[in-house]
Amino acid sequence: MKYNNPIIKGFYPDPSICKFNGKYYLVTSSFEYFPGIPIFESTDLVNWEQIGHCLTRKSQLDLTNSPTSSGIFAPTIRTDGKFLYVIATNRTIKKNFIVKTDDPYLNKWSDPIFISNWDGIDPSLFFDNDGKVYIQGNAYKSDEQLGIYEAQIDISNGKLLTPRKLICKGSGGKAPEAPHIFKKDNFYYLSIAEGGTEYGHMVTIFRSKSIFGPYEPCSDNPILTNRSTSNKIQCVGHADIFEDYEHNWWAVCLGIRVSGHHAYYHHLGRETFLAPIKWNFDGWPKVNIDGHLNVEMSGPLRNMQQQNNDLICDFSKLESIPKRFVYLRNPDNTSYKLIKNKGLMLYGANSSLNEVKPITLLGLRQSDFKVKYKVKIYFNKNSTNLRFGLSAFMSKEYHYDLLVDLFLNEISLIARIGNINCKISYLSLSSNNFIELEIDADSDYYYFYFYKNDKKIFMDKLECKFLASEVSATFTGTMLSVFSLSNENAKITVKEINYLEEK
Ligand code: 6LW
Repeated sequence: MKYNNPIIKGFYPDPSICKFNGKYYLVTSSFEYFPGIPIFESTDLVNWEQIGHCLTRKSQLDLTNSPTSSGIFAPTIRTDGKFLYVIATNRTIKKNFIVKTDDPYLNKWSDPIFISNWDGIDPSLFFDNDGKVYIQGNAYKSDEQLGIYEAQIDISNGKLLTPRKLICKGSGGKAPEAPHIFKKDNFYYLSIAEGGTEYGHMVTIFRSKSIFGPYEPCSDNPILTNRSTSNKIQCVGHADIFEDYEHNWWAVCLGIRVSGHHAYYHHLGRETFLAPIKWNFDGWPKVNIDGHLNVEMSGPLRNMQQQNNDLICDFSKLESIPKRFVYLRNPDNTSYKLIKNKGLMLYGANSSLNEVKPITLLGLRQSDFKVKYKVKIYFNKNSTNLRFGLSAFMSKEYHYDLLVDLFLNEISLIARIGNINCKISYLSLSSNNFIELEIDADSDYYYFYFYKNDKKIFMDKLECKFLASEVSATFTGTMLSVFSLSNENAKITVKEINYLEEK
């Protein structure tokens, strides 16, 4: 059956997948956004529902001083049959940790168990049939050889039970990372990423009869890459290979959808892709027969793919904030109040979008090139200290903002591109106590509007390219966001947020 990639659109990189209680669960990185580690559920591998996040409490995820693209890197999800375990890195505090739950629906993931003597990124777990559990990860010590390391671990307390051992140096590409081990036909297979997460990215595979190696390389490595092709999906890598409930084999991996021509760029972030695996007669796997990943693919699936990411959100009628919304670093929960029949009140944090300081910001991943993001906000016209608006936000260093300033009685469009900080245009406000703001996008530009007495007024357009990860050096993607920069006691009320993909 045919399906389309990405299977999860927008900034959802480093996917890891696991079977549990008859369903599939998938987690991704979340960097400086909170809650951390979105978790998705599926029964058919192509339609995914985000059921929550693994890290919903500050005691699990402290992002207080998190710089851009720090925070949560590359989680792995695994099970022993009773619990789901997620292991990941918090780069902000430079620690690896494990959380677990027996019910991913209830969002009752445990507090983290920190793993001592195991730093670096991309930790993974392998549960062997004899009950032993192993941790894998990247080199991190200055005196360590580059490669993948492994030790046996006590999953109940995070203590290493054996010394850390180098098990694979990779096939010669830069940055050997993202290890995952699975077992098939008495072989331990070790898949890793090489080439870096950029345009040289690839998946290579190794195998051994013993968990600690020696691991022999597949002579047909890489088994997946789109490097040096003109495919509009690039940077594919960081794969997690698995067998589905019907004994078909697949890989989930990250990739990007590029814009531009000879100089590619991407601003939607690294996304989650699915590719079928074929096992060759010599016992080595190959992704999609030719080792490439495409937008349209086919594989042994039961269902068609149907989801889109449209969201029509009237906060005045909601009991809770939908799970797709995220905050920048840890939120002050008292700054976000859902009031029945009114909407979501946002109290300012007296901050700016350019600093690592508490901020009131609610973000939604831009997961389609062509979108319409429209927000209706009520405010007190006499509160002259109100400053709020919308942002196409890649990072604190790279963002485009529609800023309403009641003291100046104006709306302005501001571009921050590295240390270039520029007011592109400004207009005066009407005397209304509400405003509708809108950011439209196609694959090349963001278009900024506001509504004055029902008339849609165009402020200007700005290129997507300057927010792209190739420019901003980010691991993340654009967040369409609403924010308040006012004093702590000044509030706005967000009545509606609509996100619609434009066909
Ligand atoms: C991740 C590394 C990588 O830890 O990027 O794509 C890093 N691969 O494996 C951040 O996502």
